[in-house]
Amino acid sequence: MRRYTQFPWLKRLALAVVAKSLTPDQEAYTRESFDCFDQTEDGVMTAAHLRASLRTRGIGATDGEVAALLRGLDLNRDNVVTYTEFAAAVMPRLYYLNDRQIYDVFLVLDVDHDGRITLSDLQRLVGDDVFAATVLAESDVDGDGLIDLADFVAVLAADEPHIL
Ligand SMILES: [Ca+2]
Ligand SMILES: [Ca+2]
Ligand SMILES: [Ca+2]
Repeated sequence: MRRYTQFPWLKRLALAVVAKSLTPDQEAYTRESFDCFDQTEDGVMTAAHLRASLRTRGIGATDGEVAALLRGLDLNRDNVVTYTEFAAAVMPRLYYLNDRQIYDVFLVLDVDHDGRITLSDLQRLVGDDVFAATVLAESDVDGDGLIDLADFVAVLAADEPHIL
């Protein structure tokens, strides 16, 4: 999970799209792990749940560390982590490492289907203009305000020796 929270936000959003499309078989592991964290069984994980669950696993974390981890998982800035946000972080890598999958995910993130991911797509996806701008700036390395498929592949493939 710590490695995941260092991924660019765009990659984390992409993995959440993949997580949403897992088959029941594929998601058995992620569901089970999430249920261990979601102590109130209301489908969301708060900072308090996260801290308590880490503690039962023998992982001590300060309030600041827990808050940072939660922020790193929370893709829509509502301060709680849903199953999908959690699954994006813990699902096995083989679920997203193929080019067919990458193209399908690109189509989802390109909300208005103009062949590029722009600020307006990201605003519609995350519902927070400031955060959307952060997501775009982080991955728009040439600064032209858009992320095309080639840029997107590069974002996903960074630090993934097996991709493509
Ligand atoms: Ca959230
Ligand atoms: Ca678009
Ligand atoms: Ca660009």
